[in-house]
Amino acid sequence: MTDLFIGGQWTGSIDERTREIRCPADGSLVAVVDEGGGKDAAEAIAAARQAFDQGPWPRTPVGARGDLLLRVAGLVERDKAALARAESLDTGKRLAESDVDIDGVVACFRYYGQLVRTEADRVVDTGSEHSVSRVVYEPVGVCSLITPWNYPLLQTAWKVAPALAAGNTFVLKPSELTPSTAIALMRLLAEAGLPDGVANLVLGPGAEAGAPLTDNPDVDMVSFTGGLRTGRRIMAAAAGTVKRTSLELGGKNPNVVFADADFDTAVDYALTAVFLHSGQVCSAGARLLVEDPVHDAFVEEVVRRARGIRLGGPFDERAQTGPLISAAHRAKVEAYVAAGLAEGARLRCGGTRPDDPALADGYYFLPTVLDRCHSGMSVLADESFGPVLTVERFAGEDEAVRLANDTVYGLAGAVWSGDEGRAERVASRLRLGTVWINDYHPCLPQAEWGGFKQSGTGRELGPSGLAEYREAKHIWRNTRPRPQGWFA
Ligand code: TXE
Repeated sequence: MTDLFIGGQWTGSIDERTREIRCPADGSLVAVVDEGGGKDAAEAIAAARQAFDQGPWPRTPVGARGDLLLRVAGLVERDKAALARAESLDTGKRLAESDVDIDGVVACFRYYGQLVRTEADRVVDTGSEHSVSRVVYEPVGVCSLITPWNYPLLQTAWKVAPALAAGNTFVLKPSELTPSTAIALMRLLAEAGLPDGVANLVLGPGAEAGAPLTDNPDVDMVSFTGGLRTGRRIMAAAAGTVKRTSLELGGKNPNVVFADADFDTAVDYALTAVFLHSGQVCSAGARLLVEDPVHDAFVEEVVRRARGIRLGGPFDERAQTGPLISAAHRAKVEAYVAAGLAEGARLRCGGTRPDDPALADGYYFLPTVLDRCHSGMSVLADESFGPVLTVERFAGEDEAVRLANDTVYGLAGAVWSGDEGRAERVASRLRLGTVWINDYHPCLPQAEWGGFKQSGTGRELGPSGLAEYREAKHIWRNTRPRPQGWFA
């Protein structure tokens, strides 16, 4: 078995362990892959370190780095069908959603391939004719890129493309549950001509293969997308050697509906906001806040339509959403709902597994709506990361803003209103990295993505997404050096 990619070589894990990858939709075997651990991670870091310190990539001109990224974009596009299928088998998500994800991967490589060639050194006015000064941008070094299972290749692209554009080398560790497209990406990077050792892949669980990537002194930066608890652990591990950290840790995202919003459209989007990919989306609109005058009718309609959502596997064309990623994750969602009910929330629909025998082998959970939710409840504090919508009632702008911001998270959210002034006012008061007005979910490689508050540090995508992977260096040159005489 040769699923780890280290120093340009495909290799097995040192301890010869393997893991079965099973499709969450029906438990069928997708692949058996190597499972790495600390020793493999150490080898991968050493390879990335050597490629950074001695290899050509960090010193390759930005034009050539950009060209390589554009070639990768073309190769991903060529292999789109196979990549989308692999993504759906690992995650259980609908093929149509994986298609959109792979388009996003192509767009990301293309964006950074083009952006990096437009980036130039910055000349600084020194105020003196005897000196010249400029700021140049250099790669940070060896980056550990740790990704989750909900958008495996897309989240990988958001890290790999800017890391490479900036001239870094890296070790990628995808989620142990969804490694297939990361393996495929390594092949495409090699095919595109990336020098050996620049891109390295380690597979395995977080505690064994991931943790060593976060405290090793040879690693300069950790970019992580995943849960808040793991993010805190990674930040602490990185503190020992003061690594740069870039963290995206999910959200508890408010979807705020005012009474003057277009009712049908807002209902339609409230459903996609939370039930897309069964809620396993960091920006899922899991908290619905509805203004008093329309609250009851709005929730009634959301519930009616949530009851009609069809569940199914990735290749079932009638399915509208799929399973949860694992039995353990479904158990977590079930416990979350039980806690909400114990705290006084009212179950309006769902709350259980489907009784359709055709779905019995997958980790399905019915779209669930809990209303009568209020501050202090665990369901408003914790991410369920499942198909669970909580509903809160508000009166007026001030209360909407107060409730929406009443969370440790700050990733994304939406405002629905027919009054543009109100929508803009509320958007400006929300402590969120992304605010949609009369929309939900669009995301572009050109626009920054990331969180306020405990949703993370730093930004992915956009020019800031590239800046994360670069060090700024100020070079000052005295063009007429003479003794200063200060201590004469
Ligand atoms: O995530 P983890 P899990 C949230 C969501 C979910 C919860 C837990 O609420 O229910 O997190 O999910 C690696 N050092 N999100 O347990 O642990 C791990 O192997 C280094 C939000 O699946 O954060 C995987 O590659 N790495 C989210 C990655 O971290 C470690 C997406 C993510 O796993 C590690 C997913 C360690 N000590 C879950 N421990 C989002 N922001 O979109 C684990 N890992």
